[in-house]
Amino acid sequence: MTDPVPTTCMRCAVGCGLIQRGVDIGYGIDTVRGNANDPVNRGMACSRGISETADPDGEWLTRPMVRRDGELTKTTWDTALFEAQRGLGEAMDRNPDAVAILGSGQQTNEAAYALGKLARGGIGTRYYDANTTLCMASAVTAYYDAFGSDAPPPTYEDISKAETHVVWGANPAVAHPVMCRWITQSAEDGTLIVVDPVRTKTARAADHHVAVDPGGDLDLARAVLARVVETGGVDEAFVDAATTGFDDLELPDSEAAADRAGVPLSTVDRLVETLADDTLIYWGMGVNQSVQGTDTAGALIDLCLATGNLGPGTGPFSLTGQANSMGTRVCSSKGTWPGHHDFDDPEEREVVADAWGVPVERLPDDTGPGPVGIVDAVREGSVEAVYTVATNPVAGMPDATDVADALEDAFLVVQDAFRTETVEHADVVLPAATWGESNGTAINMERTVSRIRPASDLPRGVRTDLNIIQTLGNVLVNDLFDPTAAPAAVFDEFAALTAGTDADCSGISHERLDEELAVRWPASDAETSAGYRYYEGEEPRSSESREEPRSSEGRTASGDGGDAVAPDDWSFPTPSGRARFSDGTGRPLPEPTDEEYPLLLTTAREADGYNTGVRSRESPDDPGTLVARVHPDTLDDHREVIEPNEADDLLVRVASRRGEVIARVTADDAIPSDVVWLPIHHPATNDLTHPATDPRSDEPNLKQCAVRLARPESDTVTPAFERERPPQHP
Ligand SMILES: Nc1nc2c(c(=O)[nH]1)N[C@H]1C(S)=C(S)[C@@H](COP(=O)(O)OP(=O)(O)OC[C@H]3O[C@@H](n4cnc5c(=O)[nH]c(N)nc54)[C@H](O)[C@@H]3O)O[C@H]1N2
Ligand SMILES: Nc1nc2c(c(=O)[nH]1)N[C@H]1C(S)=C(S)[C@@H](COP(=O)(O)OP(=O)(O)OC[C@H]3O[C@@H](n4cnc5c(=O)[nH]c(N)nc54)[C@H](O)[C@@H]3O)O[C@H]1N2
Ligand code: SF4
Ligand SMILES: [Mo]
Repeated sequence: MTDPVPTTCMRCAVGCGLIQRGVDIGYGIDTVRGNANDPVNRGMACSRGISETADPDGEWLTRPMVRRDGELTKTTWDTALFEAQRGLGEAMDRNPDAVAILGSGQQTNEAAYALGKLARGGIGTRYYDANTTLCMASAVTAYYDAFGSDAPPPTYEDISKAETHVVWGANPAVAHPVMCRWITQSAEDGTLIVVDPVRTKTARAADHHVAVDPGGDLDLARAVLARVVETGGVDEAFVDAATTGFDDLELPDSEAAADRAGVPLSTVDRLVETLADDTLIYWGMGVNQSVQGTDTAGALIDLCLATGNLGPGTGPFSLTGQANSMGTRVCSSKGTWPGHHDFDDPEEREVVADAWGVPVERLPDDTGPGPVGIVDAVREGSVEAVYTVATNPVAGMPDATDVADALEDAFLVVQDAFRTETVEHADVVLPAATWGESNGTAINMERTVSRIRPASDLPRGVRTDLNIIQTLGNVLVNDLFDPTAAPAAVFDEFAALTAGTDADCSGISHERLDEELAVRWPASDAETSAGYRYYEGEEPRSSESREEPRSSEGRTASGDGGDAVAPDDWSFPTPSGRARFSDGTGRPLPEPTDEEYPLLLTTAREADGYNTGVRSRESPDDPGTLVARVHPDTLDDHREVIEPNEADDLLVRVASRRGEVIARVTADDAIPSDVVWLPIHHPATNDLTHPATDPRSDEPNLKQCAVRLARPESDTVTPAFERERPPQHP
């Protein structure tokens, strides 16, 4: 084994510090364990984080490939890069917007920053986005709406201080296991409430499971806020001093809204009661992946604002998914310029163009239509060439058959570490290094930057993402990159652009991270590592100084013992300096059930699968059996279409208006009746899902669509010619 190398887990955005050792001979990681010295996790780690880092399944890409006579054929780097340059360059020369680039929350900051520089500054395309828009975009939009900034106020330190933990549309026991342990430990002396239609592992660990109807979240959040107001639970001093928009709120009748959400008013009142204590509201994909994702995330932030839950041990905490989604938000020039600079700000555009050495006119005027809109442009033909890095859109995007068809007709360059469904449609395949082989940084969900370090050499045919992006970038655009720039220098270039912003990383460097392991932004100089609460007074009261649970009065300046938050000391980067209540009114599910498609499909994660499952299956040819979970009553109701196979597995066909899949069906009373639950880790799942998006965030409504069950052997129930393409924004 090689010497121990400290690094960061790239399985989820908790961002645990790990110690890895490379194998003695050849390539690969031998052992991985939690790093006891890392301030983020103090040695804790989860089994998936360890096992998938050390020993992923999946078919590694080890050589570049190009398509010859319809077949992907191994070739040299020179040939692959030449072909990539030819296809992307020809489209770019015709029109920068004829090239689309799709990035990922699974790249290092250095690679993500370089990809953004190539897309926005080198090529100058609007059609650049990342899989983080399938994931975090609604939370990001809601944070900007409320705080004028995408800096989440809470950090992990708040978890042990909170009294109430409300987990809304998320299943951290499966998706963020180490963080979930912190939450359940803290909740031993407090309360854990889980809002989820499904009785998940997290819900089973909760004091109270609120089984909201799928898509009922905005109604429920508004019902809770209406009851907070009715019962005098508003922290008026905080609302008066630090917020705007409260008086303009149009709140529904609480009973009617609770009824629409499928939740009894007594449960709403229980949520209202617990909000009087120090409360953290965490939320995940059950909220974000919806046509009303931004509105619902905004309504959850409103609950915190109205009840003054913004100091220590409290606040709205969006559970970021991929390990470097937060980094993508800060550095990738996707929705903002590096450091959250406003995309439209003329001065900032000058600064960025100048730093990149490109004409400012080349920067696109707007951030583009999101991944679903990009695929629309590919299908319509205005986008001719597509470059994907660390993402698998042919399996991860909604209405995936349509995505595959669209990409099939484009010139497609795929840069991945594994053979994926998207690779199968590529014209050029660029094999990239993955985590144990890469050098750079990542940012976790509480804004902490840490190092990714290689513990293994690279196989000969494989290059790092940064190296590939720099090389391809320079053949497309003369001198865009310094080809000798190491990751540390690329980090410095990115960090300099963030100086003075709310995401200031200018005091962070690889060198500093080598010493300190983890540094949280904003960090404007080499000494600071900041918390960020939009609070400019003395550090707000901490729970240690409090004996009694806080009343809403306790959150005001005149609260208990003089250590309370002084409302006047709050300062938000909004024009008024105040946090803003939201005004989203929501919209119905894009595809409600009906007679023809009477069941609702929902999709989510399992403990031992990761996203589209690329690293947790043998090969794209063998994604394993898709297992659908349905309530026992739903199973009984559909006995006539369920057929056992030779192994006595119960097989059924799940069909939507866009596609159909064969699944093994199991009865599970954790699933509400008339709902079909499918894991996202099988590439077939997204053949069924609906491409409607949230008009504010462009995030797709991946969590609900209408399906029906049919006999596995029956004729195709949704023939291709019948496939309807629904409007994107219903
Ligand atoms: N094991 C594992 N861990 C992962 C990942 C993985 O693939 N596998 N992926 C990582 C990534 S990229 C992400 S984004 C995170 C995601 O982490 P989570 O957000 O926890 O992910 P999901 O399981 O997709 O969805 C969370 C919950 O939303 C619920 N839900 C569905 N519809 C609704 C609804 O209408 N309302 C409400 N309130 N809830 C609803 C589902 O039942 C599910 O329990 O996980 C990260 N960690
Ligand atoms: N129905 C439904 N669909 C969903 C979701 C859902 O809940 N329901 N969730 C959505 C969410 S939250 C997300 S984040 C997306 C994810 O969607 P995708 O990005 O499409 O899926 P992943 O499987 O995470 O693909 C990541 C790819 O990056 C590759 N990779 C890993 N490391 C590296 C590296 O260092 N370099 C390079 N070049 N490649 C690398 C992996 O091999 C893998 O192929 O899926 C979305 N799709
Ligand atoms: S909780 Fe997330 S970051 Fe930590 S070890 Fe598990 S997968 Fe990795
Ligand atoms: Mo995600």
